[in-house]
Amino acid sequence: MNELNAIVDGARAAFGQASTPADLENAKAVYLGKSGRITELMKGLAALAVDEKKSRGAAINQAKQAIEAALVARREGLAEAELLAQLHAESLDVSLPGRRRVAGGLHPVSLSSERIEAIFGSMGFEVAQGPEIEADWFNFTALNTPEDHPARSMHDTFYVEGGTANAPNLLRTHTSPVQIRHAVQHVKKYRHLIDAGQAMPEIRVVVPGRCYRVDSDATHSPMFHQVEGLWVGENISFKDLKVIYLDFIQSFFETKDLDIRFRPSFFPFTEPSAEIDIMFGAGPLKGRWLEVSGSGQVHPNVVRNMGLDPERYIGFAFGSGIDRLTMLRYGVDDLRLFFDGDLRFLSQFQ
Ligand code: 2NM
Repeated sequence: MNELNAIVDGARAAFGQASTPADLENAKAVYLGKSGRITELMKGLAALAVDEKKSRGAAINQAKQAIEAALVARREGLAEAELLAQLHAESLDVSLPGRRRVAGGLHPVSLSSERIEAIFGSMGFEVAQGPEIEADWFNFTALNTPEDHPARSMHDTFYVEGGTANAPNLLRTHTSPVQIRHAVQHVKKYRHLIDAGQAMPEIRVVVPGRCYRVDSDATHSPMFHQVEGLWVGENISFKDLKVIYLDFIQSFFETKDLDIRFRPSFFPFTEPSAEIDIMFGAGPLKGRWLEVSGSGQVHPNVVRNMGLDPERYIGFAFGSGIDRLTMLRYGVDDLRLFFDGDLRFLSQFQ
């Protein structure tokens, strides 16, 4: 019996030493395998007398069962240890803050552009777009700007290499070239009506977009946003411009308590020309005239460049800085905040 106890103890110790399932199966073979210790003892029973065989067999069986129990216990122990190791390796700290996906939003200047498009859209204006790299003809010549005008100098305009007189060669300095492009297309489309002395549908278009000038300080950015409007018809006058601009600016600032005035000015592409000032009747800007736009009756030379007879067609146009309108709307005092890309500033407009 001592011998059997020693074998069982040896098996328990060997199983305890096994640190992997493979080690454990090797240790099992030493005791329970084909020529394992217990198996050999069983084989030895054959030589014994019947009554001895019985008691000896029962004792060996008991030892075998003890070894099998130890084996099962160790198997479970190893499996549990493996599971624990895996759980540890793959553990999640559920108390860590999640990685949030913050919803993006539109830039305040884009919000303004969309407002402007919606307001003019509701007044029957189309929205047009055009190239930011322009030809000299569309940006200056068609707009009655003389060859020696200072705006055409390299001090004021970004020129692009490789251009020719009628191919893209500069960054547009205003969105007016798009008005010319739009008007030329419109006139081409309705040429048959015009030539037959019939009424052409009026041109009513607004053009918001990026413009470029060699200028940079607290109130000027080399890239800025402009919206220009153009209305061409046979029976329109300055009062139409005044009415639509007043309607627009009151809608934009969401107040009827807002006055406008037209102040004589000069632009090469309009004659007469006027600056448009606005004055709030309430709020932090109350009582001060603020310049927000240029405007005027489209110059006869420009009307001709649209393909129309200035004796028959009259145009009114205006141009406003969207950046400045946005600053006034939100009470922002430094233009550069719009272009620094600081989300702490930009995310306040959602
Ligand atoms: C302004 C001021 C006055 C203007 C003129 C035209 C065009 F193409 F019809 F001739 N578009 N925009 C215009 C007139 C722009 O911006 C300060």
